[in-house]
Amino acid sequence: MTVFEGTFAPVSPPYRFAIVIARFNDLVTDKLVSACQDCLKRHGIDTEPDHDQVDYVWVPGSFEVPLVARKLALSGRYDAIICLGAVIRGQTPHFDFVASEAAKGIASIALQTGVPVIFGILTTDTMEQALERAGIKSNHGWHYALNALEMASLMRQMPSSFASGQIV
Ligand code: INI
Repeated sequence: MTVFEGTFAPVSPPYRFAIVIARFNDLVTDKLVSACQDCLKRHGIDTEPDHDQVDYVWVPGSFEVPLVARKLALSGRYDAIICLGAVIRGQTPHFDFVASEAAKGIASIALQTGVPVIFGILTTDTMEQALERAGIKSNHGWHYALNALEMASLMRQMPSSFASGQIV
């Protein structure tokens, strides 16, 4: 029985990541990106936008995240894609539609393309709860980056004789 497990050590060739970020509630999403970058840097990743190891794509809201994540995944350039957003309930049913489409879209892109796509969309009842998860108490952005590193490592360890992950 073989055990496959992701590690956090630097690899060669180095990982390439894309981060898709929703502008909606950017008070929160800006903080998620900063924590993501902090985690990646501390694991030896060059997060400077022009240095080709991490690309950043801003979209209007979480609803638009899956379309862009799909395009990035299909490019074959990235070891993992990190999707960041903040969907805050407020008083309307809009929340449920946006949150569920973002979640469904992100899950299906990973399954269709075989590229790890990290679900970094906070879903909370209030702005206060979102901010608590984006730096006031802890910052989930850091953990989303860690999840991307672990999945990138895991996917490189799986033998190429395994199925590619493409659904035909
Ligand atoms: N987008 C978010 O990322 N978070 C939200 O809380 C949100 N709310 O509540 O409306 C939101 N809406 C915008 C949506 O993502 C799309 O950008 C918009 O519907 C255009 O397609």
